[in-house]
Amino acid sequence: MNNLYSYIISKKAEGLKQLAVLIDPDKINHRLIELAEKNGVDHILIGGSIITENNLTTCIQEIKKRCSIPVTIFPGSYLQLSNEADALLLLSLISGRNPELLIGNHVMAAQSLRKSNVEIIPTGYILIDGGESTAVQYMSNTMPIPANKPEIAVATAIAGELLGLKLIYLEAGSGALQPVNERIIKSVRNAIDLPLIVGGGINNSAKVKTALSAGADMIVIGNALEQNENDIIEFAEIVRKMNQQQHIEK
Ligand code: 1GP
Repeated sequence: MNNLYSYIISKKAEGLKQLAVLIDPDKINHRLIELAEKNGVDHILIGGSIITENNLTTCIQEIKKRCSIPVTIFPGSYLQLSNEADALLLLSLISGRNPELLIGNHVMAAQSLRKSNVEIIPTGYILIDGGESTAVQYMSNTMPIPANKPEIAVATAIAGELLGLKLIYLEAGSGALQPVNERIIKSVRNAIDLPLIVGGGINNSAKVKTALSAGADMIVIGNALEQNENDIIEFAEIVRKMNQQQHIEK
């Protein structure tokens, strides 16, 4: 089964951008889910560095009652698994040197993942300094790549591609002061063929446009929509317009 990955690849092949909304299962917002559906959001990601309630399955069921958008687990740890999800990003934190997040958690989760019917998408997860320490840096006990060192981000992404990972996710951290900058996104985009996801600190239209124009195939937005779910209308409109433009140019 690789329905979701095929979708990601086929949109990328057509030069079309994708929008993902990240939902923290502790802060589920029904109106946001309904707005996401209405405005053509491609993916719902669910997960977080820390989840206080053990309610992942219930949350996914709640989301699925309200929309038909595929739900992908974006796990903060190997404990975040549910058969209700459509897919799971099997994150390997390749910018870090913490063996638990490179392979340890994966070994712990392997048997459950194999038995589940959830589509598993191996993802190279790359932390980029977003201007202040974020939950993901603290929880992962790893250093992010400095924001002014695109060459390190590029080499890391190439290594991920060579290792056979299927997606590269450039992450500034949830609520980052500065999202991943244009220079890093462009450099990584030019260096790899894999679909490129960018997230962390994208909280206004200008940042949405910058990340997509620089070469992100998919952007992930969490915090900004937790604060104001109506922003999804404007963000989705930007993606729609860029995709329409792409159709015209073809
Ligand atoms: C975090 O990339 C995601 O893992 C989204 O970040 O919450 O800052 O949008 P924000």
